[in-house]
Amino acid sequence: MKPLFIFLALTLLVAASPAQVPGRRLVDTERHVVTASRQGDMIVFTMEAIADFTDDHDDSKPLGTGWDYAGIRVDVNDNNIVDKGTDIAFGIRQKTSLLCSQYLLNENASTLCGGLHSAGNLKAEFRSTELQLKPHPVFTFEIPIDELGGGKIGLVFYLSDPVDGRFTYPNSRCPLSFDETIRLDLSKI
Ligand SMILES: [Ca+2]
Ligand SMILES: [Ca+2]
Repeated sequence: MKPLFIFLALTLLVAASPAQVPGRRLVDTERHVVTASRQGDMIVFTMEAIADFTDDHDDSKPLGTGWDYAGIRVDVNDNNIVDKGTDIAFGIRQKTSLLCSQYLLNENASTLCGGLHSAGNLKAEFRSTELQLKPHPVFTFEIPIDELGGGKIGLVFYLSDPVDGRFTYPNSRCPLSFDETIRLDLSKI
């Protein structure tokens, strides 16, 4: 094949792939890293527990103590208040590791898993990555941008930790409110 044809074939291949922007790092500590990137109509949140080297699935134990976990609460209208029927959450179903998608009702309550019908996906893995070569929990949430409102949102992330149970970002002191959130403009990612 002549070089020109190879070049054209590669160009078409690149053009056919969904638009993918390098991930934006939203959490970056010595225990946890969360990145967000856009892939077509999806926002992909990759959540890694880079200091956890045990693959735990004991569903008889509470969060973080014998069961590796990750979750996201979304202040969809970015007003720092939990709004019933508007703000949402994504997590992992303990027995099946499938996506749990919920509406938040207030700071302390939410609908059951599936109360929010989501076209999103969750992949829960235990593997090495570029960030941490030892195998560790890696949670990949693919959420349709439409479900997140498409504009400016506030985010709270949860990740389990083998030593301290659970971490909340941006602030572990207020895990259920939206008083402090990590802001993301979905139109710019
Ligand atoms: Ca673990
Ligand atoms: Ca809100």
